[in-house]
Amino acid sequence: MKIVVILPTYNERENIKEMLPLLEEKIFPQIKNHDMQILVVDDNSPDGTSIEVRNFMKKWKNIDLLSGDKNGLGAAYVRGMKHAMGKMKAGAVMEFDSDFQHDPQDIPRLVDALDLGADYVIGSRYVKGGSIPKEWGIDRKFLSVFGSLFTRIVWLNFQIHDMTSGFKLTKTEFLKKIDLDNLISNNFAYKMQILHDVVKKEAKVVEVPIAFLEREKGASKISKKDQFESLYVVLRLAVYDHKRFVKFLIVGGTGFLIQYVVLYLSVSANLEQFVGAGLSAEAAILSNFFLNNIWTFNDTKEVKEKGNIFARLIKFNTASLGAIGIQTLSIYIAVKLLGEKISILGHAVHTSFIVLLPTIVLLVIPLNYFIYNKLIWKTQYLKKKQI
Ligand SMILES: Nc1nc2c(ncn2[C@@H]2O[C@H](COP(=O)(O)OP(=O)(O)OP(=O)(O)O)[C@@H](O)[C@H]2O)c(=O)[nH]1
Ligand SMILES: [Mg+2]
Repeated sequence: MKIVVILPTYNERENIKEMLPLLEEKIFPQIKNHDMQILVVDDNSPDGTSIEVRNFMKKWKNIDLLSGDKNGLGAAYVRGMKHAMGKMKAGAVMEFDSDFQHDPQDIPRLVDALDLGADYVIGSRYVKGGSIPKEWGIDRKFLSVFGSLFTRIVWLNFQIHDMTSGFKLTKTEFLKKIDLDNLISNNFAYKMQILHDVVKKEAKVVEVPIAFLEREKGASKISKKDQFESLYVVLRLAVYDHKRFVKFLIVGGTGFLIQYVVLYLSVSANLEQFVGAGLSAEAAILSNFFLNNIWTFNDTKEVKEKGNIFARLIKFNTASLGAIGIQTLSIYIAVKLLGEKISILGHAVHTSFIVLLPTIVLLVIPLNYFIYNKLIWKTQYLKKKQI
């Protein structure tokens, strides 16, 4: 099979100088049964990366170069994939960083997985034997681990462990079924959508453990924006897939409004504030329970076969207390770390106001959704094709 290794580069002159000879001399000779090709997708790097590539192209005929404007990592890969599938007639394409964070020595093992029948091979940091750099700070480690975990929960896909790896080998037969022209993100988050779409097309997915290495030369191009965009892509795809998830969010939003109305009414009725807080929380819990029961989860066996609604209500209430516990704990920790108030644009704002929203979006929503599906209404939550 013709396998095209796509190497996106932006200012990677120092790295590409070492990468191309290594692939040609040490790695490709290990892969005897495939026609290995290289496609460098360079966005007119100001450091002259393409000059190095052109030099190597004189020596090795299996190297191709695509130059273009810088429109982000996803756009570069899409360009490369189209070229590989079209002009180069690739049977499979590999996504591979050119900064040595992906170890070239791992390439033959990904190819082996393809030979054993996989359609989509993920170089995975989160299966046994895989790892992320020890040198990473706690924040970067947390983001990476949490990013995959969050995605697994929101997509209800627990069979895949590494959702954000950039090291992939994909049969083009599957890539051709994907609408590459209309990906939500042109940047880092493109990879989550391709993974999502390929899984939906029922590709056989295999994760091969890899050690993700620390970058030694050149600079990282990943930005804060990529994190938010990834979050958006994961949620938006979940909405496409899971109408149930959307209903769940609408019900939750309604509960939130009810909580405020009841709190307002109890304050107007001169009730103690803590009584009002309790009453309004319970009003929201009851509204959430009954709306979810008659709408979000009305198709489940639990509801159709008239399982014990009181048992379900009690479980639901308990889960909701758990959510209150999580919010309390998260605010407690934030206050300990950041103090009672945080200064925003010169205004001192209570820490709890700032922390509540991310806690709800990142922890309470995915956890509640998971518990409702798995424990309370017991949906067929794992419907993805068996790997
Ligand atoms: N052509 C092109 N390549 C890019 C672009 N952004 C990043 N790259 C390349 O894609 C690869 C991965 O980008 P990195 O910035 O290293 O991203 P990362 O590995 O997720 O993040 P770090 O761990 O911080 O390095 C590298 O080879 C980059 O040179 C881009 O906009 N266009
Ligand atoms: Mg990198």
